[in-house]
Amino acid sequence: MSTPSQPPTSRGLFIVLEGLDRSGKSTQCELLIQRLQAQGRPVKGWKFPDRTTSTGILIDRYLRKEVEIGGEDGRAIHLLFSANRWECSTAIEALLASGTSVVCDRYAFSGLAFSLAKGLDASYLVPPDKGLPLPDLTLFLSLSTEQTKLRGGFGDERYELVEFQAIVKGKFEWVGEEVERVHGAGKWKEINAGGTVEEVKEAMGRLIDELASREGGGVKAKLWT
Ligand code: NYM
Ligand code: MG
Repeated sequence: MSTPSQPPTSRGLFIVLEGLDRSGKSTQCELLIQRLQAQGRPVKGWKFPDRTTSTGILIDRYLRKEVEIGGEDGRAIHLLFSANRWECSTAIEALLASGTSVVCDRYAFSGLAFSLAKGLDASYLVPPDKGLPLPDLTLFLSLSTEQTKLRGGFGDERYELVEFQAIVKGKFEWVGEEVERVHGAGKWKEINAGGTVEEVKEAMGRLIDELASREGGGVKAKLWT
C-alpha cells in the first residue's frame, strides 16, 4: 500500500520594498510581515545591506564613514554590496523553497539606483547581480524630494543628503522601467509613501493580497535573466 502523498509545499513569496532613505520602508516591512503572519504564512524579514555578514560588517563601516573603499570611484563598493546579496542568496532561496515568504528591506534595485546616481554605467552595474533570486514583487515607496526634506531625520551616514537622494529618486524611476522591460509588467509597483502609516500599509496590503491570490506561492526565477 502506498503512503498518502503529501501536498506539495507551495513556494514562499519573495517581496522587496525599495525607496529612498526615510521613505518608511522599515516600518512597512514590519507591518507587512505581521500581515502575512496573520494570514498563516510563514515569513522572515531580511534587510540589505545585511550588516551582520562578513561583507556586511565592512559595508557597515563604509556607510558610517569609518573606512574608504575605492574612494570616489564607486565600483569596488558596488561589487561589495552585490557580494553581500550573493552571500545571503542560498539562504533566501532555501527559505522560499521551503515555503517561507521573505520580506526584504532593499535589494539589488537600491544597489543599481545608488551606484547609477554616482555616475556609473548600468552595463557595469547590472551583471554582478544577474542570477540572484528574482522578487515576485517589488514595492517602491515613493516620496517627493520635498516630503523627504520635511521628514528630515537624515543621519550621518554616507548618501544621506537631500541633493543626492533627489538624484537617486530619478535613477529608481529608470530601474523600475527596466524591471518591467526585462521581467514584465506587474513586477514593480509604486506606492505613494506620502500618506499616513496606515494608508501606506493598506495600499501595500491590497497589492500583496492580490499577488497571493494570483500566484498562491511565488515563482522561481532569476534577476535580470
Ligand atoms: N545601498 C544599499 C547601496 O548603496 N547599495 C546597495 O546595494 C544597497 C542594498 O546603503 N543609503 C545604500 C542605500 C542606503 C544605505 O541602507 C544603507 P539602509 O537601508 O539605511 O541600511
Ligand atoms: Mg539608511
